Parts: sequence; structure tokens; C-alpha cells
Amino acid sequence: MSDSAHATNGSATAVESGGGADEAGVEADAAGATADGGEPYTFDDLSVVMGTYNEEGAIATVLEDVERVTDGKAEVVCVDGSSDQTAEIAREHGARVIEQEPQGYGVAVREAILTPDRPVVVTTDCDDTYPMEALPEFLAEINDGADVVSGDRLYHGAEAMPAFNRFGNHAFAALASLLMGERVHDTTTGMRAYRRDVVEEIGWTENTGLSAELLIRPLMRGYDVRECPIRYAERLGETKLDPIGGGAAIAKSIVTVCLEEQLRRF
Ligand SMILES: Nc1nc2c(ncn2[C@@H]2O[C@H](COP(=O)(O)OP(=O)(O)OP(=O)(O)O)[C@@H](O)[C@H]2O)c(=O)[nH]1
Ligand SMILES: [Mg+2]
Repeated sequence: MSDSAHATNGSATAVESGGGADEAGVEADAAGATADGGEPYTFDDLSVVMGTYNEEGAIATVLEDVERVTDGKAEVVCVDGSSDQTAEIAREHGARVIEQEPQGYGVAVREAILTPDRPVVVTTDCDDTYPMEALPEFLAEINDGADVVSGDRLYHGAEAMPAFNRFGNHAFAALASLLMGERVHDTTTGMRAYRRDVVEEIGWTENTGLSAELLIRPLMRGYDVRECPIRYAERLGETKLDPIGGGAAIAKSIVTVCLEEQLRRF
């Protein structure tokens, strides 16, 4: 993990991350001095949250990865709409499970990010695509002063992603960059870290497009938002996203949210 995060707003340029973090160095990396001089956050301050919808083939792997990388310290919250064994497996692995009728990605993830009391919230998908090994680096960026750390899957090429989705994600990033006047590289990633204050201070409106909204609104309100390259793996289990309908909904969300935020500035 030698990648450096690249800041996407304000005066900061390239920010050297706490790269080189491995499991043994987890607490040490996360324990660097914070930008505001306060006590640095550790994994005891971290909640990893996710929407889960019939992910029984992936959930054990994802939760075991969180447990291993954070030494069992991170809290896990699953907002679950499954009809399979996902919720049972999640509880067996110590996760807090909130049951909810399946109503789409954003409805589940909004509930998931607003549930924890801990000061740092990390979102992920429950499909084994996102590297929990990046958690130390994300926490180090928060301790360095970031408000939002956004995992950029496209930096390394995202070859495990279906070509249509990859093309769409590049297009979404180009569209959002144009409308924001600020270059971003991956607007639809599911893996990000947030200071809880940011999550609570902003009103979230989107469903399928929530992932883009979670990047755009903080960025356009001047929060310290940094993109951090991450590896992206092939999905375990069936996708829950309809590429055409979902893609159109995401594009609509990007346009709506960017315009709302531009208007809010005046
Ligand atoms: N509770 C709940 N979770 C959902 C719902 N829709 C999606 N999810 C979860 O949200 C996450 C994102 O869904 P994915 O199917 O991975 O969507 P994606 O990442 O855009 O598509 P892939 O490329 O297939 O991974 C997964 O963990 C899903 O299980 C829903 O309606 N309710
Ligand atoms: Mg996914």
C-alpha cells in the first residue's frame, strides 16, 4: 500500500498517506498526531457499516476481514433486507444487524451511516470487492485531518469490474467533475471513511445515487475530501444493481445534487 491519497479540494495537494500499514502496524499508523492536535482515533473509534441484501456467500469473508484487520475492535453495523442466511451469519460474526425491507442501496446505507455512535464511520459493500486492508490507511487520513476519505477504484484500473460499469464510473466521475469544477476520479465507490459529524450535518436525499451524493455534497461544502486509491476485487454473489436503470438513476442524482449544491452557494 504505497499509494498516496490525492486531495480533491481546497489548498492541499498530494497528501502522503500512512502507507505501508499492515496488520501489525495498524494502531501505530492510526495513532499519528491528528491535524487538530486532539487524540488520534483508533479502531475503537471506528464503525464499519454496510447494506446487506442476500449476501450469504460473501458476508463471512467481509466480516472476518474487518475483524482481522482491526483486531476485533471496529464495530460492524449491517442494515439487512435479506431473505437468505445473511443476517444470521452477520450476527454470528458479532455484527449489529438492523432489519429493513429492501428499498434500495441508499435507503439501507443512509440508515447504516446514521446508526453508529462512534466518531469515524466507514462504508463498504458486503460483496468482498473492497479491501478491508485499506482501513488503517483510511483512519490515518482521518487522523491527518480528512473529513471524508474516498476509495478510488479506478486508479489501479479496476479490471475486476465489468467493462460497462467501468466505463459508466469513468463517465460519472467526468460528469461530476465538470459540474463541480473540481476533479474527482471515482464518484460511485462504496468504500469511504467519514467523520460522523459530516454524515450528521448534511441531509441525504438520494437512493441509488447516494454513493455519489456522499462525495459531492461534502466536497462542495468545503470539507476536506481526499481520494485514496484502492484495489477492487471481483464480486462474490449476485449484483443488486441494474446497470442501465441504476446507471440512469446515478447520473440523475449527480446532476441534481451538483445543481442543488451550486445553488446553495448563492
Ligand atoms: N439492505 C439492503 N442492502 C442493499 C440493497 N440494495 C443493495 N444493497 C447492498 O448494498 C451493497 C451494494 O450493492 P451491490 O450489488 O454491490 O451494487 P454495486 O456495487 O453497484 O454492484 P456490483 O458491481 O455488483 O458490486 C451490497 O452490499 C448490497 O447487498 C437493499 O435494497 N437493501
Ligand atoms: Mg458492490
